[in-house]
Amino acid sequence: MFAPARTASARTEPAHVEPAHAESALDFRAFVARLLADGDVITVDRPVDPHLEVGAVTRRVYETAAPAPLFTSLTSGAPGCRILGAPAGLSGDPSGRYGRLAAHVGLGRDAGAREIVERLVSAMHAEPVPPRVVATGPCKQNVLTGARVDLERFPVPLLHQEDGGRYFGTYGFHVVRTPDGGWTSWSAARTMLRDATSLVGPAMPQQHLGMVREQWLRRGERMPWAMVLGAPPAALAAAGMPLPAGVSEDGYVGALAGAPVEVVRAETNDLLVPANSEIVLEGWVEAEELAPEGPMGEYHGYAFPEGRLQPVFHVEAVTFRDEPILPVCAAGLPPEENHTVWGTMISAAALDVLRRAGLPVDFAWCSYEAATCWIVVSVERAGRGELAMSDDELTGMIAETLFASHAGWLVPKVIVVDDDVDITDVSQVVWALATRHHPQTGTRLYPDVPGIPMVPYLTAAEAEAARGGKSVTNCLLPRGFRGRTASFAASFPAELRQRVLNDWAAYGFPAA
Ligand SMILES: Cc1cc2nc3c(=O)[nH]c(=O)nc-3n(C[C@H](O)[C@H](O)[C@H](O)COP(=O)(O)O)c2cc1C
Ligand SMILES: [Mn+2]
Repeated sequence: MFAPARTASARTEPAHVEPAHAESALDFRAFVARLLADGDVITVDRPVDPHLEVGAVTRRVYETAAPAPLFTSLTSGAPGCRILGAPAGLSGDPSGRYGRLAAHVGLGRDAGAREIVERLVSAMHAEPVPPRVVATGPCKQNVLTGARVDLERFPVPLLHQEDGGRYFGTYGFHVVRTPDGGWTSWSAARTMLRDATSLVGPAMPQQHLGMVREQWLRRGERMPWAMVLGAPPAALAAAGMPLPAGVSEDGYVGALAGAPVEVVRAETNDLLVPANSEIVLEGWVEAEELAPEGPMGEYHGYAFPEGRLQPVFHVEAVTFRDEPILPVCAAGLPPEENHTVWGTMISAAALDVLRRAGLPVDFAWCSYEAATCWIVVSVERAGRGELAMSDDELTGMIAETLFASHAGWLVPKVIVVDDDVDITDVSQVVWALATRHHPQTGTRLYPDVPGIPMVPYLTAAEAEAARGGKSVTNCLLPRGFRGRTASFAASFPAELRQRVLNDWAAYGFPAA
């Protein structure tokens, strides 16, 4: 019925990554320096207040596709501490729109969405490159332990006026390990400042942080923990990627960047953390202890009025580079890092799940504009007529394959189109939705499959059960459809199109 499923066992060599690109992927300081040189980071030297002002500037940066701000003179926190806002915001320069994201994954500024996603997928099929343990590194330039731990020495921002607290970790990841030592998990999730020596934040049971915590809970033991801020950008990206359970993200980072990530042992436990990280928090999570967290302006674009009880992260050591840079994501309306990083990483993991199921899938893309609440899947149109299933069955299979995966748990809506649509261009997706989706017959509903409970439109009962509110929307061209696309690309002979492009300036238009 389908092409044979591609097997996971046929491992490929890690990609060749240009040394300059590998350096920015594996070192946050080098990443910032490169973006400064490219004009995609600007230095803000005037005094800026971490209380709302950092958030306001960063939000406006996302919303106007401005360069990322490096705040060097903050009005709270110890002198020398810096903040980088919008570390993976989109750029206003069309040829480098994804430049900040591309610099996370070892690609050049001009890489497009497809190139980035295919790189992420191919790294999933490469042999993992395990981290290299080194004796020390820049993250140990300053070491504070015991009574000297004081999280208030950092400029911890209040990012939106609705937020229930100041967020230290909006662009960092947790490091935890199963009690048997077999699985080390790096995962991005937010943490709110609770007091000078503790944080509080979510650890959903379906996410790997929650799964590892559960194993420690069952033993009744505190879980050793670390959180990394200003991590190697490829490590942050991998920590925001729904790789399967049991996969240690550190080996994926090496495969992605083409070289191992260097790690050092934490001061107070056996966890390993990237050696050149800007800031490392170390400590433990007490079994059963919860405290109020949130609310916070979130990835879907809303802030809800209530917080929740979440696990507490006790900090017993802080290590940091000189003049540390705290990266900050001011979550909310797209595009911010929950869309550009998380959405892109979900796209890659989902594409791999669908291809490995043998489905005739061309590409998968979480439109940033849809705030990681929908994923668009394009299917190979050639040969679709010969499939031994209806289009409705095919769209159902795509949705059900996704909804059974770790990646598909995160995204409630699936939209399926033919591969004549460039799904990375949201205006083409809107055109397909409007002109190809039959409202009566083109939607399948999934009222009972598990899903992320944060989706804004869920009823209280659905959110409580973490089930339902999911769908697939069939935008495949109906069989026997007689329309032909009328456009520059489709309505003219290739020779004429080329001549028009060549003569564009001669017609009197500004050069494209
Ligand atoms: C900037 C950013 C912030 C995120 N914040 C959270 C969060 O607070 N809670 C959460 O469950 N996932 C959050 N995510 C998504 C997870 O990192 C993602 O689902 C990842 O797959 C989790 O790791 P795991 O698959 O190892 O569980 C965030 C992702 C990014 C990029
Ligand atoms: Mn994981």
